[in-house]
Amino acid sequence: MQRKSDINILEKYNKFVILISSPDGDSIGSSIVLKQYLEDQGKIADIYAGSKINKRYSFLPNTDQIKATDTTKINYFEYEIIITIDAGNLSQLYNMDKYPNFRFPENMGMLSIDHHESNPGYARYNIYDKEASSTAEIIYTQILKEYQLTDSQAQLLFFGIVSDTGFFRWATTSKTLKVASELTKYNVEYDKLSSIYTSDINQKDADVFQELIKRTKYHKRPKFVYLYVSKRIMEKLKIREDELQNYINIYRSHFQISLSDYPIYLIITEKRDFYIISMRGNPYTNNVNFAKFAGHSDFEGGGHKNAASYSSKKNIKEIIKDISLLVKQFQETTK
Ligand SMILES: [Mn+2]
Repeated sequence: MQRKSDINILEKYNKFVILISSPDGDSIGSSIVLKQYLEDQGKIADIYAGSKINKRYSFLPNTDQIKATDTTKINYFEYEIIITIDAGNLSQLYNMDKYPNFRFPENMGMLSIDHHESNPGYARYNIYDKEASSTAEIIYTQILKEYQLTDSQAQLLFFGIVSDTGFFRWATTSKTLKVASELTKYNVEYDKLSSIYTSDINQKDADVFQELIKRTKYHKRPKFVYLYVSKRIMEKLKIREDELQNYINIYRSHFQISLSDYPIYLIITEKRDFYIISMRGNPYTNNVNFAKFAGHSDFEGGGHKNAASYSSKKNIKEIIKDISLLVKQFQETTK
């Protein structure tokens, strides 16, 4: 999907409202640097996130520039255009469970700056590169070519890249490494960021983490591991909706994808009246292309061969059954 780059939109307008997907290293870093870049040209740029920034990101500079709010309640008409950062889908920008009928003002333009392969092109304008490791990489290579970065901006972009690549473990291209290398010419404190990135569990997390490990199911034929997080389990473990993604990331990166005798790793979460199935494959041992699941069963969504996300309205038993069938159906004998 080739899209033209609407970089001129940043020149054309003066009042921007920036919306970010659930705050992670990439969306935080990218949005703050973009805001500062626009403000340096005398423009107005306010950043809003639909949920609070997890305190593990509080070491990053200027995170107070992101306001956590109910994004359906923003007075959009104070601005000329909406910029979405790192959002593969509009549903990542507001609470869809609570406001299923919410729509962004239709007569207002929207510019999406993003790298998600599954981005359907929901925005009128796009700065998009699905080969990019992160939105931070896109901001650096496409928007900030002539811009003199400060050390803290370099730090924010660098952390955006390393968070989305698991410190260069995946989605890393030669361009990614080149950008990272250029950023390290500033004072980015590589060792500090690396240790912050890897030591991301506190004691409360560890308690939840153990519970999630206990609830892990091992499916034998075909082989896949899955964790099902129902609303009831969340209540029992006292996990709030806005904390869930963080726990899932911890569980997945420190445990699930490390299970070397299984090639496929699933996390299924219960939403209002549907389920989200998040899938990861081990690049060396998984021979199933998850992108091909789109349009099968009642699955909606998409992604890459080894990373995809689908929603389903079936019940959990049926979902597991359908996944078993699809895993068998889409076995590829050659890579
Ligand atoms: Mn990203």
